[in-house]
Amino acid sequence: MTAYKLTYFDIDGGRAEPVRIAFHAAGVEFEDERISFPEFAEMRGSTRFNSLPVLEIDGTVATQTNGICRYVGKMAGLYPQDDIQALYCDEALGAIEDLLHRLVPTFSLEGDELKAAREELVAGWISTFVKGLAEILERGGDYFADNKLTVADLKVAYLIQWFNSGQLDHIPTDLVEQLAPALNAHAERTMSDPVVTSYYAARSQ
Ligand SMILES: N[C@@H](CCC(=O)N[C@@H](CS)C(=O)NCC(=O)O)C(=O)O
Repeated sequence: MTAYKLTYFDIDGGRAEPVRIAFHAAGVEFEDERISFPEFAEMRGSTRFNSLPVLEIDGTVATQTNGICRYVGKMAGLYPQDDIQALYCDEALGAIEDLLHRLVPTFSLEGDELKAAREELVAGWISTFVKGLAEILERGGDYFADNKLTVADLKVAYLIQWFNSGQLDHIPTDLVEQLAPALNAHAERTMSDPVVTSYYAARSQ
């Protein structure tokens, strides 16, 4: 049996959560290595590209979240077989990464600098990406691709929940509702999907 080990931060969210859910949906066992931020600071230099998540397959390391999402998504039936639907799924996965790369640099800011940077993002890139994601969703219907739940739905839903949560200073919690309420309805649909609820039910046991 293939041994899978996924290393990521000890949070129920972020880049690795769709991968954990997909492993569970596939019924494939994996070691869910969760590390603290101080632990990561110590090991950062030894990770390829200085970042997480890392997936080890029989001890061989692979990185890059979207590739990992596709790989495990295929095992779980959460990645489209049709090439065009796969393109639509990848479009949403890639858009989230682009947005994260614009948002993450603000994490090191504080005070007025943080406020200014976040407000600029809200008026600019975040609004652009929220509206763009809503367009992709409108094309797909209830889901981003394949007329059913895929890893794209999981990845987008976690981002939308994060924006709505109030955890990100200066990002209004009603931003998504104002710009694209369909994304909130989609996030609720995704989070109440049995693929997601059964994962958390199993995790709480
Ligand atoms: N392109 C990489 C980006 C990974 C990434 O930036 N991960 C974040 C955590 S979600 C990280 O490890 N950041 C630590 C750092 O940059 O020091 C991927 O898609 O996996």
